[in-house]
Amino acid sequence: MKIVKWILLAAGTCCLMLSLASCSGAGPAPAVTPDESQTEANNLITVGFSQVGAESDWRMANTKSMKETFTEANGYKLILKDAQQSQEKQIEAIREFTAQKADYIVVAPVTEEGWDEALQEAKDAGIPVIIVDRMIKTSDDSLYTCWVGSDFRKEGETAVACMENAFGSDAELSIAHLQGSMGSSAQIGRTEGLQAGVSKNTGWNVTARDSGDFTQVKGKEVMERILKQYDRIDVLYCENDNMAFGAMEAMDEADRTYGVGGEITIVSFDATHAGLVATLEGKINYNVECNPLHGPRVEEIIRQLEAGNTPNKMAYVDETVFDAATITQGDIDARAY
Ligand code: GZL
Ligand code: ZN
Repeated sequence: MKIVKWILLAAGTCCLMLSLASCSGAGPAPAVTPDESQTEANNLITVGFSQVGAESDWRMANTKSMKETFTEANGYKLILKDAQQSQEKQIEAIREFTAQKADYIVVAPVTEEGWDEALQEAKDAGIPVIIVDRMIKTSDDSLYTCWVGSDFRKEGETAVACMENAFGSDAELSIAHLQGSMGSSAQIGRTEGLQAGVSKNTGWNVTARDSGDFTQVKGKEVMERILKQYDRIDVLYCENDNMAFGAMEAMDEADRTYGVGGEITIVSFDATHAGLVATLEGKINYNVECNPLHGPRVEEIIRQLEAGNTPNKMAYVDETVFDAATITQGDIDARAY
């Protein structure tokens, strides 16, 4: 009897040990998302990226560049948040990254104003902030470590130079101006470039101006309204390719010709793949490049900061312009996006 009792007692103890082990977590670890400790354990650098949205081909290429750069194989854990073009959602994302103690916070700001409070919280938490693409207006530029992006005003000036070459500076021009998301640096700079051109060339007149928010749908809506109101449009100055695609739909439906040999000369921005195909086809006359490949530039900055060095405060990406009269298929094949 005694032996049986011992055996039962031992079996009971063994079961008890097993059940304790599993609830103490010593058993097979449940599948959990890698938390901070795990990230540190793999010594990955955590990068929180607050992206504007997915409003355009340019934006998708920009997101792709960041995803391709900040991989675990390269030593990073990328946390990407898409704000659907809402500044409120971007500020929430910055606050989440701060709470998660990200090593770096990258922000592509949808508009220029209203970032100080969220960036101050990140600064107080000792987290370096890198601004990409568009710019922010702030009373304290210590709130961000660096900025990587485009000279949007220069992009506008490049577009105006194309118009001057095409029409001569004493031409009478009726210009339709499709603006991007109002208050974004890309819209502000490209608009400033056109305004400078209009002031310089007295025969140029902005007949119609409205924002298509950088999207194809809104670009079409705006252009439909403009075409109904104005018989004479010589130039469409369109602040990104996706709005130009929408405007082309509207012009096709209104039987208004455009591009090389057409009534309406199209000047566009971004030089996305689809935009350059349209330029090669002669549908867009001039396409000013806007380089979305910020990933490698941001990583260069993080590497410098990790090494204790001080990167330049501002880093401009290289950009050019494509002309329907000279672009080749080789130009398009040679591009990374
Ligand atoms: C420009 C970028 C703009 C693009 C648009 O750097 O901010 O936002 O021109 C995109 O296509 O929506
Ligand atoms: Zn640019």
